[in-house]
Amino acid sequence: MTEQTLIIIKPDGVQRHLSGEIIGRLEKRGFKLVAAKFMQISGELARQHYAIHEGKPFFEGLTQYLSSAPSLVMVWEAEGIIDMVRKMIGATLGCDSEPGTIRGDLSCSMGYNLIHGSDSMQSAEQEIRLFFKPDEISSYELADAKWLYGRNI
Ligand code: DAT
Ligand code: MG
Repeated sequence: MTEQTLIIIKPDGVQRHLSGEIIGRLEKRGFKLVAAKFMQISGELARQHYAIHEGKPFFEGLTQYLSSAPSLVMVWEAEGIIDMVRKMIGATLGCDSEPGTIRGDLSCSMGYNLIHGSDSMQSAEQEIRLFFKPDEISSYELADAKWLYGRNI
């Protein structure tokens, strides 16, 4: 089933010049970019985005980190993309994540872990709505779709 997921290259990813590396991994997997916004996320928007973690000991630091400098906020689309991206991202803490994953290859911190990816269809829908109006999301066909999916084999 075609899904959309919210991906945020967080402030450490932008500051460490890793936006291109991360976008490159998503592009090479064949995913479709359908929306993008370069913005400094406000403290209030960061709290809404991470509302599920409110009350946890890391909540204040987490929302301060996300709002501390510009992020690149995007929507990517593909069949089954939500789980595929979660696997590409790796474990939550950079220091725990496996080599081969974005966090495992590029980060080593407890809290600064470069990237956010939605973890379910429901959270993807909520998160996308928080950052994008419907008319900011493009609908188009990728020219190489038949080579990506190879349905006839
Ligand atoms: P993920 O980003 O893998 O979806 P999450 O949604 O459970 O992880 O948590 C959101 C962010 O909060 C995560 O990217 C980093 C931070 N975080 C989570 N657990 C933490 C912990 N035990 N200590 C410090 N930061 C934590
Ligand atoms: Mg999460």
